[in-house]
Amino acid sequence: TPAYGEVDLTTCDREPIHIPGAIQPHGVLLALDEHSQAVMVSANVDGMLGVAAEDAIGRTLGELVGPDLATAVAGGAETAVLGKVEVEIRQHRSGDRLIVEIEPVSTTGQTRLTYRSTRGAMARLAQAPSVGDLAAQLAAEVRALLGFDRVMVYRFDEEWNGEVIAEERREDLNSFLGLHYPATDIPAQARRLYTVNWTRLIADIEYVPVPLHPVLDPGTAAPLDLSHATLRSVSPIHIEYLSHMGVTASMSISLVVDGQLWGLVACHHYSGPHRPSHDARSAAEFLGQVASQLAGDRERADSRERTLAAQTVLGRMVARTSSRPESPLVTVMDDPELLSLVHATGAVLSYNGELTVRGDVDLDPDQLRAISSALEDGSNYATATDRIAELVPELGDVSSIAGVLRVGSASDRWLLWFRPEQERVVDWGGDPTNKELAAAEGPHVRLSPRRSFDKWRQVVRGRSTPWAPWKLEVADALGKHLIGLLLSRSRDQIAMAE
Ligand code: BLA
Repeated sequence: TPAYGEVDLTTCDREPIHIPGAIQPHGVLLALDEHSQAVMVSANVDGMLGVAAEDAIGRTLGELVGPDLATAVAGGAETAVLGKVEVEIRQHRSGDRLIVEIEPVSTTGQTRLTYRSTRGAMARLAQAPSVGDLAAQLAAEVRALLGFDRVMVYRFDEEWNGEVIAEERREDLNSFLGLHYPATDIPAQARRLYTVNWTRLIADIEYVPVPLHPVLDPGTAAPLDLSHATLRSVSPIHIEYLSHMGVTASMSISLVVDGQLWGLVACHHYSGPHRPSHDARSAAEFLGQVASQLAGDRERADSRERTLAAQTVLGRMVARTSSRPESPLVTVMDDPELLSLVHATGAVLSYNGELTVRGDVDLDPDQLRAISSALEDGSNYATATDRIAELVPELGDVSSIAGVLRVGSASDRWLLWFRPEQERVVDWGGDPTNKELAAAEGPHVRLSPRRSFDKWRQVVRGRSTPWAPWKLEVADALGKHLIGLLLSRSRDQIAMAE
């Protein structure tokens, strides 16, 4: 039996997908000790190597695959001939074991890859002017390489929900572009694994998992860690999910920016098994790495540009507040750029209990004080939320305001900026509450990840556009500048009085 037992919707993120105790059947796996003797093998070795799994244990690699292939493995070769079959070889370490995976060569997808064709693809990616164009180009390149019916670029948000931001597909398929999927579709341990291992293939959704023999490593009494094995058997829950979508084969490639999973290239096939050649898969992984690097660059450049623009506005405000003879608090509240500095629609200053209101703010003093104290975190840095009603429930249905940014030096000395609610329509790929319903029914029910993948519209309320980090930065700088000015002017006054 496979190492992991029953999984259901309530235990999604606890399924140990790196130790399934089984592989997919399109290759064989051997785990060797330091003497190159097999300690664990996949149960399908008799088909490919002509020796029963029980009899393979304890034999050397040379005895199992012949001296030529063993020499090829020792030399790090990627292809070799086994009997009359041309095979791909991959090897990597897992703990003390050397894992060798052998798979017949596939001729699916682009097989005549050259440095020149890959360089061309790289150049086209590099020319994409924005992250959106980059994603679209990546989907096109990967589809051309791998030949899947549909290739999507799926991007995570800060809560690990995702959106299909680019798509290349067979003409007759309906589009998934713009659809959102909840974070639970790709649970935390899968995201962790995908950050270190950048590709995975399910060549045939209907495969029967091939168990490892023995299931536990006799040296450690633990299951073999297959995190980096390309033949790793995948989560049965995920297989069920894909079959609900009508998918017959799937592959995904990680997009990692600054060490964090940024998104995935998700590939679907709908017309039977699909196993792209190893070269094509490697090239696709390489393009994923190139695109990850470029996406990081584009986003950093973007944020630099916006930070710079915000800093310019801040500079003007600092100059004006410093040069006027009035109190800087009066000047700042009358400043023409008070709201545009952080793209707000209203602002309120509290100074020793006195309130000054600018723009659209229809809140009473008690509500304002409740909001300010909810955002006070003692950090001496600007704080913000895009959904204030979640922090201050007593606000109830004040839909005119959803986003608040606060700077402050004390509980009655603060400046708040406001943003209105921005009603947003989210198109989910299927009803995201469906899973919660299924989970509530209890584990005895045969759970399906989702019963329908039809578009499911949700209107998100009570949220503003999010506050970018550079908005907090300039707001904080303005706040500290004002405090500094107030201090130095009061010192001047004391000096003058003396
Ligand atoms: C894995 N889920 C995945 C993967 C994707 C998705 C891309 C990576 C594996 C692969 O390449 O196929 C999700 N696939 C999507 C989404 C789209 C898509 C959002 O095509 C949109 C178009 N999944 C669930 C629930 C559970 C779950 C409820 O929906 C848990 C009970 C689990 N998903 C799950 C697990 C994996 C997974 C465990 C890891 C599979 C593995 O690598 O073994």
